[in-house]
Amino acid sequence: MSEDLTQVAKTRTDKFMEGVIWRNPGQPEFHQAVHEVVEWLMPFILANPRYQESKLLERLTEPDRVVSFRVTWEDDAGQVHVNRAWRVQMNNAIGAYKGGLRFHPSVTEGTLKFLAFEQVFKNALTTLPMGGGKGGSNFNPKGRSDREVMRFCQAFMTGLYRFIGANVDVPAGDIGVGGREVSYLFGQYRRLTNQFEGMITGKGLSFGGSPIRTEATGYGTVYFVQNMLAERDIGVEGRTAIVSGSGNVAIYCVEKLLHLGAKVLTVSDSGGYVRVKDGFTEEHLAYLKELKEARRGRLTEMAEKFSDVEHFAGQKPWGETAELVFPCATQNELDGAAACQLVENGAIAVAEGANMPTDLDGIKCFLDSKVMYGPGKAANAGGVAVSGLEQTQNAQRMSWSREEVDKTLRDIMAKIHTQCVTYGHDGNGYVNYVKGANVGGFVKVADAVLACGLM
Ligand code: NDP
Ligand code: 2IT
Repeated sequence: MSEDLTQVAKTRTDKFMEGVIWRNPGQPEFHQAVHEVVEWLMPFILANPRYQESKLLERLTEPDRVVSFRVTWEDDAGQVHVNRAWRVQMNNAIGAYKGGLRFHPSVTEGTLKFLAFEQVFKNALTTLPMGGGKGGSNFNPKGRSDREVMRFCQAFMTGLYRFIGANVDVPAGDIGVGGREVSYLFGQYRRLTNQFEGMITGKGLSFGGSPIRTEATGYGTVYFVQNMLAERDIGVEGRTAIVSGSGNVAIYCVEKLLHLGAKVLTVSDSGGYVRVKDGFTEEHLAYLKELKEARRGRLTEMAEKFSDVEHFAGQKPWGETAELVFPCATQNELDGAAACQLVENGAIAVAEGANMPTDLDGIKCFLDSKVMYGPGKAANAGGVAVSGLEQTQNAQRMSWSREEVDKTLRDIMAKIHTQCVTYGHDGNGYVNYVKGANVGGFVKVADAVLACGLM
């Protein structure tokens, strides 16, 4: 692109962002997610005037609707609590709304708008027919009993059920929402509607869940890295890796890396990170699963259990030296200074299991350094992709084998990678996966929006 056009694109982006910020006050995460997309889309839109004339960016940054509701529930001591909850139905041009539910005290409407916005592009990249949405509540599940979580989920679904359905909007898990919560939510939907339908994904295997859904996001992120590395004729085996987070995504990212022969040094939680001296073994992984999935414990316990595991309270793992980097905890956990430190320490590839874990300065550092950088909407799309496969199995009243689903997941991650290369290569051997994912996702949604008339 010529200097002039680059300048026009920058001026247009700044002006567009002024409007977004003015229309959505107090929602910095949403502003950030939109900025990251628009920055790379603007040159493409300038070169394709039909997208500009039909105000597509304005339309895609305004949710179809946001449902906001109160959740009133009772704890084990009989105390009444009131939480806020939302479902953001962002865009259903290519399929019913689809996206997870997050239960975390930090959740606001702006958080869910950023996640729903990202989800629209991510879901388009999967090649499956899914629109984008996201929901959740500022409920904090930490320290709550099973019965309390059940009562919360029942109250939450009582507020939500009339707005969702297998052909309308299909939620799933995200931070603080896993198999236990999805099951309670599904049970309450059945009770309220008397319908057994695939209106949520991540269900148990005996009632409509898909094999590999639990593993899908973590596995998919590693499959994505395999595709990135293959561009340079290298593989995962023998490479050092650092992972952040220790929830659903992080655990299965570690598992796949371990099975492929990588040396995984770290995982983290909100209390700090642990380093395993010579890398995770099967024994470390089995302990981590039991600790986090069954006991919902803290990583400090892992350092107490193993003599080769050290805990670093209040710290993130980004000062460690590794070739592969997997941020799998939460948004904005990796800033510009951390990104540059990772590059200095020899990182060659970054794949985001989490949504928007790297801030705008961090992204700039990775791209300027020509590190292979796979943004969340491409790298972590395996989770929602297998959710899509769960929907298909539900619609067919069939259930596929683990092998079949895993193979389809690999194929989908390869196709996402190809789209990123198609739209993101610079002609000199470097692939800008941020540009590739944003333009690739946009084209599919934008063409569907245009074809269906003004709305
Ligand atoms: P989990 O709730 O299973 O785990 C979240 C992990 O991240 C925990 O280790 C948690 O630590 C840590 N974490 C969460 N919030 C914070 C915070 N504010 N500061 C520090 N650490 C934090 O969630 P998932 O593994 O499902 O989700 C992780 C990320 O992956 C999220 O960004 C999510 O949106 C994204 N994602 C998830 C998908 C899925 O299928 N589940 C699909 C695609 C993306 P602690 O327990 O101490 O809070
Ligand atoms: O961010 C995500 O893609 C998810 N939390 C999974 C969504 C889904 O519908 O499986």
